[in-house]
Amino acid sequence: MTSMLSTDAIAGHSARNDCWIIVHGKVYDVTDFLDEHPGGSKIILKYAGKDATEAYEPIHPPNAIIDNLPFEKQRLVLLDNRPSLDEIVNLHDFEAVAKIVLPAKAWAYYSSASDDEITIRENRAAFQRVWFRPRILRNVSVVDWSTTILGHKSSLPVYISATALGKLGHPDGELNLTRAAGRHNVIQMIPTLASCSFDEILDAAKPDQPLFLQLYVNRDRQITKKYVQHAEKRGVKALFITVDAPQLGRREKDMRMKFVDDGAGAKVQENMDVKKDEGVARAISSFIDPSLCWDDIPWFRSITKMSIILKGVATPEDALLALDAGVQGIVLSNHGGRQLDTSRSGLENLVEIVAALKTRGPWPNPNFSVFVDGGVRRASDVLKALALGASAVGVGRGFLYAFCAYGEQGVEKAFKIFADEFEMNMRLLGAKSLKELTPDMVDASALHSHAGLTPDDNLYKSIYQPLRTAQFKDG
Ligand code: 173
Repeated sequence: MTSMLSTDAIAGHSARNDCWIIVHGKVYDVTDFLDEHPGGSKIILKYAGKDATEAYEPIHPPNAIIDNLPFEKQRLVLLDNRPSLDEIVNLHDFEAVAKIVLPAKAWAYYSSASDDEITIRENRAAFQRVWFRPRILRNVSVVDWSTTILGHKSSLPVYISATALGKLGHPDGELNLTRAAGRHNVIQMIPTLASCSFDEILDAAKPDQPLFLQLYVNRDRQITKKYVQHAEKRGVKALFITVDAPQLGRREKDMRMKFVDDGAGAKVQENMDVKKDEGVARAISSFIDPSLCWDDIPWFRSITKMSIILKGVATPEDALLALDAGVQGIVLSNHGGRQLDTSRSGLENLVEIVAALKTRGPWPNPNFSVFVDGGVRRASDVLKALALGASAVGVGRGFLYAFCAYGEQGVEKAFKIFADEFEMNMRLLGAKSLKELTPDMVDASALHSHAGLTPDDNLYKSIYQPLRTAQFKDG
C-alpha cells in the first residue's frame, strides 16, 4: 500500500478478514499477518482501519512492519519500479503491470472468469478470426474516430464499461475513470457495485459530462426505484440493466484466493455464516434479484425517462424481444467471460443479431443501438465490431488495469493509445470516418469456426494465468 490513501478509504478495512492499519503515514494490509503477530492479533485489531503509529512506535524498531510483511514489501518495491508511462505502448502492457503490482486478491478478483475460463479467452480469439479487407487510395490524410453514443458526443467509439470494486486496484477507485473521461470526452458507465459512492463519482464529473449507469436490480424494487430516479435527477443519461447475472458465475481464481490464503479470515467468516469460498463478488451479490424478467421492462420504463439498455444479450431471439420491448439498445456481452462459461463471444453474436434486426426495418436503426463488449484491447478490435454493425464498444478490464498502477494518468494514456491506434488503422483500412466502415471491409467468414489456425496472441497469452487444481497442505 502507499501513502496516497484517504482516512475514509482506510476506515472501511476494519474487519478481521480485511484489516488495514496506518503506520508512519503508510497504509498496510495486515490481514494475513494478524495471527502471526508476536503480540497477538487483538492489539492490531484495536487499530483496524485507523492510524496505529502511536501504539506501534514505542515497541517496534522502525522497519518491523515492512520486514514482517515480505509480500507486501516486495509488492511496494515492484510498484515503485513499475515501467514509466512512456514505456506503455498498448493496453496489454497495463494488464501485465497490474498482474505484478496488484495485491493477489485484487488480481484474482479482476482477472477471474467462470468455470474453465473458456469464454474469456474466446472473447480475445474471436477478434482474431475476423480479418480486414482494406481499401486503398481514399485520401486518408484526415481521419476522424469521434462519434455519438446514445446521442452523446464521445471522442472514441468506445465507452468505459462497468467493473466493480475499483478500490481493490487503486485508492481512488472509479474516480480515476471519471476524471480522465471528463477530460477526454469519453463516457463512463458507473457500476452499481463501485467502491466509490454514486454521488462521489457524480461529484468528480464535470457539469455536462455524460455518464451511464449499470444496474443490478435489487430484490427490493423500491431500493432500485430510488437509485434509478436519483441517478436520473443527477443527470445520468442511460441505464444499462445487467441481464446476464441472475446468479454470479463461479470464478475459481477468486474462490481459491479466499479459501487458501485467507486462513484466519475464513475461520471467522465461517462463524459469521458468510460463504467463505465463493470469492469477493459472490459474497456481496445476494441482493441481485434472479426473478427479473421481460414483464419488468414496462416498470423500468415507467420509473425513468433515461435510455434503457439491456446488458448481456446473447441471441437473436432475445435481441428481437428487446426490440419489441421498446428498449433503446442492447449490449452483446458475456460479462467478460465471468458468467456462463462456453457462451459465445459478443462479436460472434453480433453477426447473427444484426442479420435478425435487419429483418425488422431500416438498418442502422437510430432508435436501437447495439453495443459489444468483451476482450477488446485494440482499436482494430473496435473497428471490426463497428464494421459488423456495432454502434460502439465497451471496454471494462482494459481501463481498470490502466488505473491500477498509474491512476488517472494511466487511463488518459489508454485513451491516447486507442486514439493512436484508431488513426493508424483507419488510414490503413481506408475509412476516413466511422460511417465509412462497412461489412465488406472485414472477412468474418471464419468467425463461427471455433477451430481456426490463427497466429498466437503472445501478449495476451503471456499475461493469462492458467487455472490450477486443489493444492496439498504444506509439509
Ligand atoms: O462481474 C462481477 O464481478 C460483478 O458483476 C459483480 C457482481 C456483484 C458483486 C460484485 C461484482
